[in-house]
Amino acid sequence: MKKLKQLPAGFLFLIGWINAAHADYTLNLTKGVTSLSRETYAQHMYVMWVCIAIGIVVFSIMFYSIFHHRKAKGAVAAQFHENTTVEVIWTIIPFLILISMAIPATKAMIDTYDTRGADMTVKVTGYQWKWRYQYLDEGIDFFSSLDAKSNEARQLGSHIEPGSVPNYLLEVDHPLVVPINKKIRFLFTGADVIHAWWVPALGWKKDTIPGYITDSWANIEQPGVYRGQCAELCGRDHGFMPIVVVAKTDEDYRQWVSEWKEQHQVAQEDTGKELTKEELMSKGQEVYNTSCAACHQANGEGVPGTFPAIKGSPIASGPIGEHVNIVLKGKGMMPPFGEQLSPAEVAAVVTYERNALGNTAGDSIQPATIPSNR
Ligand SMILES: [Cu+2]
Repeated sequence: MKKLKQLPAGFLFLIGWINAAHADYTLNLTKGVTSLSRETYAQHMYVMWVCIAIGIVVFSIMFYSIFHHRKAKGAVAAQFHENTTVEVIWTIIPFLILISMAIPATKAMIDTYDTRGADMTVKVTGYQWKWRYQYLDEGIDFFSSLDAKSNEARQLGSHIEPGSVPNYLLEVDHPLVVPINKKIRFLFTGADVIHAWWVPALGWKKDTIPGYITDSWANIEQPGVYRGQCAELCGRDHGFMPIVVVAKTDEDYRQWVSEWKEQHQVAQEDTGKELTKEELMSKGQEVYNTSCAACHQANGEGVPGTFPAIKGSPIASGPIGEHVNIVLKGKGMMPPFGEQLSPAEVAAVVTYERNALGNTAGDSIQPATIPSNR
C-alpha cells in the first residue's frame, strides 16, 4: 500500500529527470558551427535519404508481391535462371547509387584532411587529465583543467548536488579562445596516454597519441561557447577533462590575446618576487585542488593502496628540496608537474602541502629557487 502511494511521485520524478537530462536531445545529428560540420551533416542527410528511398522501393515491391502472388490466389512461382537483363540491372543500379555517395564522401574526406593555408595553428596536447593549448603563432601557452566548482562537487562525499553546478563537468578554468571566420589548424599529440579531443559542434574528433602528431582544422562561423570532452578512455579521471572552445569575433579575440600576454607578463615577473607565506598558502591551495586533489584527495588522505596520503607523509616533512623534486619530476604513477606548473605554482603547492592537510613542517620555499621547465 505504501509503495503504491509513492509511485506517482517517483514516476513524476522520473519524467522530470528524463526531461532535464534530455533537454536538448534531438533524434538527428546536429549541424555544428563549422564549414566541415555542415558538409558532414549534408553528407549524412544525403545517405539517409538514399537509404529511405531504397527501403520504400524494396519493401513496396516485396509486400506487393507477397500479397498479389500468394498461394491462396493460385499463384505459381516462375522458374528462371541466369536472366542477363535482371543481373545487369541489379548490378548497375547499386553501382550508380554507391558512386553517387562515394563522390561527395570523398570530397568531404579530402576537405577534412586539407589543413593547408591555415590562418593560425594551435597545438593541443592531452595530459592525464587536462589539456594544454599552445598558440604557435602567438606564443600563448596554457593548461585547461576542470573548473573549481565541478571539481569540488565531484569529490567523494562532497554532498554537492551536481545539478546545482552550472555546466557540471563541462566547464574549465581556461577555455580555448579562437577567432571566428579563420581557418584554424589544430595539431594533436599526447603527453602520456592516448586521449581524444572532441567538440561535437566542430564536426570531428581526433585522437591525441604520444609520439605522433595528427592534425585537423576548423573554420568556426558563429561566435559562441562550444563544449566537448575527452573521448578516449585515458585513466582514472577520463570523465573530468572537458573541453571548452570560446569563439570570438576577430576584434574580441585580439583583445583576449593582448590581455593574456599582459597577465602572462605579470605572472612571469611574479617568479622573481618574494611571496609571503600567506600568499604561498592561498595560491598553493588553489593549485592543490586543481592538480593534486584528484589523486591525493581534497583532505590529503589519499586513497589507501592506490594514491599515497600527503597528510603525515615523510616527503612533506623531510627535506624541502626532495619534495620539490618529486613535484617537478613525478614518481611512479604521478606525472611530472615541472612543465605544467609555473615556478610560483610549484613553490606555492609545496609550501601548502607542508603546512596544511594535517602537516606542520613550518618551512616554505620561494618561486625564484624553483627551476622552470616551461
Ligand atoms: Cu583523456
